[in-house]
Amino acid sequence: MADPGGSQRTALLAAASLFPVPDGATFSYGTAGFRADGSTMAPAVCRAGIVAALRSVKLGGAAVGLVITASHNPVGDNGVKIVDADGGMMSQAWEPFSDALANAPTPDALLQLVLQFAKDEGITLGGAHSAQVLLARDTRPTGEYLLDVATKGISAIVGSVALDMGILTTPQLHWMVRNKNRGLKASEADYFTQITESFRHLLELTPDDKGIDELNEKLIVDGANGIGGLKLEQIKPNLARLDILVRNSGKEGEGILNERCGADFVQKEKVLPLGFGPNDVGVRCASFDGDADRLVYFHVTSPSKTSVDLVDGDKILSLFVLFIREQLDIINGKDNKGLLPTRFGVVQTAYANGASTEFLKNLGLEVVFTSTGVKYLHKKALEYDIGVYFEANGHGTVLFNDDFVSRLESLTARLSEAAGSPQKQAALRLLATSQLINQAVGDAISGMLLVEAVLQHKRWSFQNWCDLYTDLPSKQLKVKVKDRTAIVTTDAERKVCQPSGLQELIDKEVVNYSHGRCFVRPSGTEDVVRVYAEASTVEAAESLAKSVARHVERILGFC
Ligand code: NG1
Ligand code: ZN
Repeated sequence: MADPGGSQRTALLAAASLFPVPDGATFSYGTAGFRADGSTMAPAVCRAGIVAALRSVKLGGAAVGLVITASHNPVGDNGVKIVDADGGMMSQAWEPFSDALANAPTPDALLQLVLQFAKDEGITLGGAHSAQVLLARDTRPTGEYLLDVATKGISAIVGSVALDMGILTTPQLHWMVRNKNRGLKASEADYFTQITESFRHLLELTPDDKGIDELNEKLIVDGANGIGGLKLEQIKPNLARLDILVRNSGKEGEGILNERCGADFVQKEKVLPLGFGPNDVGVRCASFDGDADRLVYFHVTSPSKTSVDLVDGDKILSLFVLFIREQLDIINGKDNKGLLPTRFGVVQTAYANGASTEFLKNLGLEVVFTSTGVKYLHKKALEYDIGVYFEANGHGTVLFNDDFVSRLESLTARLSEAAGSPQKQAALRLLATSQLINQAVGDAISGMLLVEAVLQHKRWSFQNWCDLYTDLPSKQLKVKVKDRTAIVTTDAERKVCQPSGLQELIDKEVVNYSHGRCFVRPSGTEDVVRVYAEASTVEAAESLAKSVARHVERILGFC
């Protein structure tokens, strides 16, 4: 093993000794990094700092990100995830090492793991190569402490620099890392300028004959008492043609992070978040999650009810798809053989409502499925000129391939003589969209601005949007079992291949239900097996989910 020198060894041993892993604790880099009760997170966060710094060295000193957040989870939880140099999630190839490092039982075991991994990956330790890690955190009470712990982990790799970017939404940090490595402006002010300017530009491109009425300007946003509401308050004055009211804004004393509010709550419970009531009937409402990377919309249906009409990630995706498709049809004609033939793809997971998939397929679009977790969806969407992905829970974005954007730019330049031509307008709309929507990761603020711009473009009310299709009733259940990893799935998690016999039992249940669909998978973020069922009525979806949950309990052992 190459000797990195005494100071490097000492630094790693010292950092590991500061935050020992308690007996019995295990950390796993799940669907979205390490997560647990905030007070227990220090060892995993310190070690994630080491991984992030190593990743930066490996990538020739490119900026890597580390964000302290537990997203939509309760305020007492916290978490850490690493942002790769392209602004996306850390390469999956590094997850096993991250797991091993987080669980290394002693400082010496940690040192040996780092030395071996550095050797395997061809990483030269000892400070000969620089590394930089951009850090951010959300508003959780344990955030400041854990950010300091992460800094200690980063500093344990000699030659690395930790840059604290402050309290940010998760997508802001992803955006900064991506921009910095592309040599683009990357400050928070630059982020705000880019999204507010491109939003204004999109509104200017709204067809002239389409004004807007007062109701359409009004929007109430549930900020989940997290960071997204605070940031939105900051940019609100710069958003033309939108009258935004932020509730659960995250201001001191307003309420508890994610508690009975936020995108996860509204999407799962389908009831009003705290702070919303009868006076909001008929007004368009949106909900962010605690770190503002998820977005859903809703309507208060009646003064006497707490239930909501929900527009989830699937319907946000469908709205974006219709808008982009409209622009592409203007440029290319329906046969896609015009000025800019475009590979346009849509990516969903098994949790996408079946009615949305049918709607998209009926538009003649290519819809592909990946496993749950944005890292899988994002990777797939990158294969297209324009790739749109969303999870039903509201995490998603629209990716524009670099080469496609160059072709789009030269097309708009070529069309310059016909400045007002429909084709030029459509191309400019696509360009503005590529500037507005976050190219690194799902982003509630920029996603919301794109929704608002598209609704104004189409002159659509919330109801028009809701009526695109009717969601099939669905039910999700969690089953606690002895070992959830005993379930192995295939076909983008839609089929079980182990334990044997379980899939056959699911199939036998499903055939009893009209529009029945059901799948089970081990959660990547909780120690449970998730059961999802869909059918033509609420009662039928519940009954299907329950029957399958019973099979899971019986076969895997209830605990
Ligand atoms: P798991 O616990 O693996 O189902 C959940 C969400 C994912 C994703 C991650 C990360 C569902 C059913 N699953 O993953 O979509 O958002 O958390 O936060 O919503
Ligand atoms: Zn989140």
